Amino acid sequence: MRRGLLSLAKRSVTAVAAAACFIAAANPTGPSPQVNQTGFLPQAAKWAVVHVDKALPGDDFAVVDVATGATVLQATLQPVAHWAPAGQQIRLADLSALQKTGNYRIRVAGQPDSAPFEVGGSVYATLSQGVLKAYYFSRAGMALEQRYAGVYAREAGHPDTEVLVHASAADAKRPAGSVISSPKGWYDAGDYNKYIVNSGISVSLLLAAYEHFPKVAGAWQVDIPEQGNGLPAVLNEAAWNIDWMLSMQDPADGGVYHKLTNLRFDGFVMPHVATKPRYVVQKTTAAALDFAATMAMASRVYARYETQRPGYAGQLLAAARKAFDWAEQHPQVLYVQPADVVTGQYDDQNLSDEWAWAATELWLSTQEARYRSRLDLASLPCNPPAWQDVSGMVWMSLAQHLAVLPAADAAHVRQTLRSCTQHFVADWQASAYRLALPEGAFGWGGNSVLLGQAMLLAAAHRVGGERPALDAAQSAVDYVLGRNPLGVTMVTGFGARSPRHPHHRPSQADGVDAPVPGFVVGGANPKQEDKAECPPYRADPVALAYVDDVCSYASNEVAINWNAPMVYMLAALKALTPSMD
Ligand SMILES: [Ca+2]
Ligand SMILES: [Ca+2]
Repeated sequence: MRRGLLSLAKRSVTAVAAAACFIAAANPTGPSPQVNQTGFLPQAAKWAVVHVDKALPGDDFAVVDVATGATVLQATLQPVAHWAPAGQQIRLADLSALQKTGNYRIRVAGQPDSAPFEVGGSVYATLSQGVLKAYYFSRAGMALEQRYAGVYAREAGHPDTEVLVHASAADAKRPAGSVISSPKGWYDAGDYNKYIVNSGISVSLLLAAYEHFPKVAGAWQVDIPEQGNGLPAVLNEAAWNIDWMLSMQDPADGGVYHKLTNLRFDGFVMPHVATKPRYVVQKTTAAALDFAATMAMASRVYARYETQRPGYAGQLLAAARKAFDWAEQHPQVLYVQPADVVTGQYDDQNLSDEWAWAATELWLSTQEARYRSRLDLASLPCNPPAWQDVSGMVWMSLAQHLAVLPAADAAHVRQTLRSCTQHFVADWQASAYRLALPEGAFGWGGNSVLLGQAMLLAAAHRVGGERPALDAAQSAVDYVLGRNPLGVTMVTGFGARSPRHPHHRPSQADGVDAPVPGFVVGGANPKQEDKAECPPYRADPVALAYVDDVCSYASNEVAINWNAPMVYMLAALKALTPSMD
């Protein structure tokens, strides 16, 4: 996320971790067979991958019950194929016929048994709550108590009640050096700063998980301090960050500061030890629009809880309108990193998608023509949602609200989601690995790109009903959860093998052996922007360009915008996969 902007502090830890991780770096290929190590809903498509660089003694695979050792499924592997991203000969195992609840391993003669996985109707419940709990572990300005955080309890960091207005954000009412209060929110990633652009898409995806799949996401139980207040856990967690975002809006003019940050990155220390001065930096159009979209969506969602949070939905909608008005008066204020600030930029030169997203959410929440008139659906692309390209957020939201759209708009949404995902479905069907690879799948945060693709496929499935779109989405999730050539569940603390040394300050500094759980890491990235900071690790084949080392912000960092699509997809799979009950 912060290309080329490594702090000196980051460098200091690298040497310590280097020796221990060199062996893993030299030979990162995971054991075969590889499978989603969490598992599958009973009626999901289920695939596993078997490496066959050495010829197998047979052509069959079996699925065996972990407890009894009984074989519950035996079938023939698919023909040998080459999967170029890993440079491997593979054979697929289709175990979709296995629908009986249980815990299983895949057995192939001549290879060790696979990691265990579960089949069951609640298979994603624990993981869903875990990836949501990661946001609690990321809270700024709050001590994490032992009763909620267990061994990851820590003191409060970054109260942000006395934040300085940076010169880039100064005006007559708030000159440089003015002090404002901007508490709460989530730490963005491996670092301790807070960025509106990335917060917007992250918290919006949590809200979308609830708005689109309320029965699933609304039922998630997470041990957090607000539990029992009448709101679902996902909305309590989202509100912690929404409240921070609200404080980033200048009440005088409605503009929104781009970020709240130190001038330089903190060292690899616990949050409460990091006490450098914090600043709000430059109001931008991107921040105003992402803020407006998020608050407009939030106003719809929290309106259901007017009794528990009286006035909140109205406050959110008023904030959204005011930010949109500011953007209309300042339509092209791009972020320019001040000379004395070196933290993440989240700078974006193309705001057409941000305009569309803000207009869409305000229109859906108000039905006012002034917002619809700012929305040109015909020219809007349909890309996997990302912080710098939120076009996909528009199509996902419109897909949710088809019933209130004019007929022509509804038809356009259906057609666009179909056409923008059909190449993913075709690639998935043709792939030796049963995996469509969107642009950027092997780049910074590639796991989130795959999950973003899955979200569009889920939206296409919702409006079109075609089963292959859902199965292709499942495959993308499977990849992140262990059906990958590294054989690693790319979520800390989940699965038989998962990252131990993420680029995440509390995980490195807390004195606890295991990393803080529930964080999706970036994934294989042959660009290796961290090359100077890391021990050598392979860049080729691209799907193996990963190292489980704290140095590796290019392949092993965590980020709130990488967890969010996993939260969304776990709700989507549970809600959309057919079920007997
Ligand atoms: Ca953009
Ligand atoms: Ca640790």
